[in-house]
Amino acid sequence: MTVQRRTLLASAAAAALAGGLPLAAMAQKKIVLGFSQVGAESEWRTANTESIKSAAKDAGIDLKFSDAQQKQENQIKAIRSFIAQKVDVIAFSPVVESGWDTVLLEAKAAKIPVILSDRAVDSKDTSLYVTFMGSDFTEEGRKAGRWLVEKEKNEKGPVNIVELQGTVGSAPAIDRKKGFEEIIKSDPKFKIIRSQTGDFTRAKGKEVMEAFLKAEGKKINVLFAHNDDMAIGAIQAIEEAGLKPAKDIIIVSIDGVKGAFEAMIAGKLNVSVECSPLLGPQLMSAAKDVVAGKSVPKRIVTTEGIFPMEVAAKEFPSRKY
Ligand code: GZL
Repeated sequence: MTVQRRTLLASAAAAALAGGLPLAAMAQKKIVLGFSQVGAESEWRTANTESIKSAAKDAGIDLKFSDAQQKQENQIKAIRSFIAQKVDVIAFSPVVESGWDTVLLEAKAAKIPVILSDRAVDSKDTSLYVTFMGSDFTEEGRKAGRWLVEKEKNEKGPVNIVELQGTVGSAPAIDRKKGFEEIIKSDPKFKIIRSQTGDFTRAKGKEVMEAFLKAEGKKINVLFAHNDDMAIGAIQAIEEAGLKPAKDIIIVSIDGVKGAFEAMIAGKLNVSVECSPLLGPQLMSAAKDVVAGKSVPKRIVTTEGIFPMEVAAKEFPSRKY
């Protein structure tokens, strides 16, 4: 808890007692949480924002929300503004892994605890944040790789893969690539023949897939997309090239958003590895614990599954994002 908050509570308590207000009422002063969101680049991000806003409302937390439009400088500006406003807790989803130590040291100097939500930072000084809650992206990449190895087990090869990477320098892009390659390197028939960022968006995913198809054409056997939005954009490019997505080109993706389920039900996407955006309730609970001075685990991992097209229609009605 910040010094300001303690002083404020002490003077409010004194005023409350003088005015006869029960102390408990004063202790209920609303927690103020400053949240800097990456942007609104994907279905996943929209669902994540919705989860955070609704969970803050349910938790009675005063949420100051800022959308950085996928720019690190906007996130740094927002964090500085939260410090100036003397919020009780700061949380953010870092658009890229690096370049956060300076502003996180400023938050530490102001005695404002920081929670990492969704994505990690590469700071060596782990005292700069209280906890990191989010998926294990490397495992998501491994799950995608294991599904493909199983799918292609009777193929003698080569199995030529094109890869749509997420935002350059972001934890999910770095770790999903690492996990996927760790698995496919077990068999030299798998070759990543092209790899480029689509920045997690449908538009860029389509644009880059068009370039892959122009360069490699029918040599492409598999598309590995770091998120469903880029896969959905690529599906449009594949169809416009006169090819059948999920048949002429196997498509492996990550997130498990509604658009992916719709594509799988339409027979245009082979599998989506789940990456849950529904971090809001966990974030609010951690914020309350931090303000109350309770200990919070340094790492909170979200547990997730994998959805091949064969189960999409059955699972779709119960999907929450
Ligand atoms: C993953 C999240 C990624 C999603 C993308 O936790 O950071 O960012 O996979 C989103 O859809 O844009």
